[in-house]
Amino acid sequence: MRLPVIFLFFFVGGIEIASGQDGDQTPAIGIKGTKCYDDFLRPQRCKPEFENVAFGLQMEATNTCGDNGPTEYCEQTGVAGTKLCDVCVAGQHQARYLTDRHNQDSPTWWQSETMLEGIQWPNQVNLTLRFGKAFDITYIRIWFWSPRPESFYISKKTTADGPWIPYQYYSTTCRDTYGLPDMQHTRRGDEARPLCTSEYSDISPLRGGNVVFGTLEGRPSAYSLDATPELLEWVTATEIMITLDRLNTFGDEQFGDEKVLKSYFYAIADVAVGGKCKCNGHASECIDLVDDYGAKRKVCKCQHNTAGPDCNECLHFYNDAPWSRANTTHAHECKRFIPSEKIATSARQKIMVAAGTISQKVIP
Ligand SMILES: *[C@@H]1O[C@H](CO)[C@@H](O)[C@H](O)[C@H]1NC(C)=O
Ligand SMILES: *[C@@H]1O[C@H](CO)[C@@H](O)[C@H](O)[C@H]1NC(C)=O
Ligand SMILES: [Ca+2]
Repeated sequence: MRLPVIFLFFFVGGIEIASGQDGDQTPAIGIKGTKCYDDFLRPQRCKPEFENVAFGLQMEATNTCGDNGPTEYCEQTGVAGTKLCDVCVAGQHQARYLTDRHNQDSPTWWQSETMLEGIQWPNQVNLTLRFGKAFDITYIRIWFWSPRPESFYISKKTTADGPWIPYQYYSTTCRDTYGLPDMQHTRRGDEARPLCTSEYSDISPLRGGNVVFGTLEGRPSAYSLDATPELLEWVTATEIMITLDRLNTFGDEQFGDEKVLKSYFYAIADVAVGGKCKCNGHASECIDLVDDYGAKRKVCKCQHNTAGPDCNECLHFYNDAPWSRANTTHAHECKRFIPSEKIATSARQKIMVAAGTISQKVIP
């Protein structure tokens, strides 16, 4: 009777992701990009495929067990007094295990040093993931291999040298730790605001607890995203950071027992980021570009006579109208500027003005 068990596990996993996403906001990984021209070669809005942006990217951790020499850690068995201890050596639980191929049956995981080494508040552990260009992010899912933290938050950047912008806080003590109310929804018109929730901060489960942050969840204008510039900016990120502030405990750490302190640490098996390469509706594909220094980064394969890493400008000589992102009804294709015709038109207008046939107002 193996099959039903596997099926149930899979099914529960599916629900967890869906509940973090508010119904139809959940595209599936691998959904293909859409075409930039229709069957009659008319331009239309297009988008790259929906993917796990984190997969295969190297995440950076400010603390990893083993990096400062072997450290002992103990398993949290949930039964008082019985702790199995082991040693973490360099390379055993590196940050690269955060974004490798995820196998639920035999996960690989990143692990920090323990409470004995002083990793929590006022210290913190940062995990950073750089995308190399702008992406439209739908969700961030973190699969913990330790109990979920008592307090942590996610922040993002929208430009390489911009500030860190808080995205979402998770804490059993929202008010005390982050000065925010425990809230699941924003108000219409004030939607690009980070929230704090206590929903994912229980010490249980000791392993395999998920945290799913749906970037548009609880935001009233999510269903008219295209007409809400504030939210279009909100879902954009060039990098994200997970800041782990406080560990969850059973309260037994206060006696300072080393074995107890060694049983509290952070461990994460997988970080997935569901999103699309941001191309402003002007590309159906993102491609790898190798720069002069041999570094690889993604850029949009721009259509509609657009250019730039995010198709965020018009090609040279295609500046007849100002650049604009494509929407559902208008592709906003960049069109060729034809100087001779312009000059002819304005010359004609001058003559007409002189002749008194059109008013002065018409001419810009
Ligand atoms: C983690 O990031 C925060 C916010 O940018 C920063 O203040 C802190 O110094 C970082 N911590 C470490 C250990 O790098
Ligand atoms: C798309 O752009 C056109 C032209 O700029 C505008 O009139 C229209 O309202 C836009 N549609 C949506 C759904 O935003
Ligand atoms: Ca892993």
